[in-house]
Amino acid sequence: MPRTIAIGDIHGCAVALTRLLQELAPQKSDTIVGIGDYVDRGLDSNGVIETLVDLVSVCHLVPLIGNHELMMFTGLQNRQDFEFWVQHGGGQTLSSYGGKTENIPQHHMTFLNHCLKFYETDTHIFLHANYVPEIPLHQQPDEVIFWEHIKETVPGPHQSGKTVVVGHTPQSDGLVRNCGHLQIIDTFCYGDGWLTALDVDSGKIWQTNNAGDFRESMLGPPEPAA
Ligand SMILES: [Mn+2]
Repeated sequence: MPRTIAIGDIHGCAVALTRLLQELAPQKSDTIVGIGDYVDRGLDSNGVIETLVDLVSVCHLVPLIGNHELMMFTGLQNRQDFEFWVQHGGGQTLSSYGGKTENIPQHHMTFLNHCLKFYETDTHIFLHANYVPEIPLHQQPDEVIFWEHIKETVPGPHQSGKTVVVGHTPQSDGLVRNCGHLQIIDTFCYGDGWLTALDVDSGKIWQTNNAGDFRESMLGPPEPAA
């Protein structure tokens, strides 16, 4: 059975990503959706991008854009945005390239340029941060889908009726937040948490961390509606 697996915010955590891919053992028929924020904060964004580039030939990889990829793009274009990016985790990304933007290989930029704003299947919508329930997927505002955190107040079900999978809002307890119609899979890997992969059909969860630990579980029951 082909699987559809979403991977949460990686943020330069190359060790955790490599371990996660070992456990997933992706096949040609599998779709792996990267929820965005591959770069910044963690130690090895360079290694993360290289690993993702290699994954393109292994399975059907669908990399989405996160706000950190956006900051990196604009940061590489002008001085003012460069400082903003460096202060928000871009400094670590630069260090992974030996401290020089010129060292970022063209194939890494090409990969980042091919990332998508969102992805959908018959049953699921994947995007980085958040959404407006009443607005069709193609009209969602950029400031919401790339930047807006999900706090106590959870958005209602999307009008499409599809389950939405997002990252961006770190779950410091290391657990996937399941709201039923919405699942949040950023489990705070760069901050001593876990990197999550979720099989959106079976509910199977694989998690790894920067110490190379691995654990697996199943998506829990949805939390009660507020
Ligand atoms: Mn983010």
